Amino acid sequence: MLTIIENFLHKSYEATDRDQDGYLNFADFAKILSLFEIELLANYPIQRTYATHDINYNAGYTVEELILYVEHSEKLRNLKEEYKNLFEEIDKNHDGRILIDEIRRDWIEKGIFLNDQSLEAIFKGFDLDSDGKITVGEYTSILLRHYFQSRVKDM
Ligand SMILES: [Ca+2]
Ligand SMILES: [Ca+2]
Ligand SMILES: [Ca+2]
Repeated sequence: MLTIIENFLHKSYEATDRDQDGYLNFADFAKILSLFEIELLANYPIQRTYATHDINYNAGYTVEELILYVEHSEKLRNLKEEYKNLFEEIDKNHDGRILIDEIRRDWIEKGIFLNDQSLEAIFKGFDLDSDGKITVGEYTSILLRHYFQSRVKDM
């Protein structure tokens, strides 16, 4: 699931690292975080300086550090939680997987009527391993991909 996010973090990092030396300053690092609406810990530069004993405050921010930061962010945790809740709303019989009929039921409840063809296309988009069921992992990773992808496009 996280490799999906990493892909977009790499893209945004490369676009921001204009001199392509593999390092960003804090302002650029913060710019990427704000692109994804990830909370910026104001004391983070001081924390990391302390942790790495970088007394000169000059260590650049690498893409690995960006990934680590995002992986541990509250934003990512909240997004996963939000998507999990959505999943549970659709998983009508609460067996941990969504079948196509559950999606149909959910949409009808919301007043949306789709023909079988459209429904099937949507379902296939989520059923990554094509086993006829959508797991919470599949559902969450698709929505996370969408979240990060749509913001990378705005760069
Ligand atoms: Ca650079
Ligand atoms: Ca179910
Ligand atoms: Ca599946």
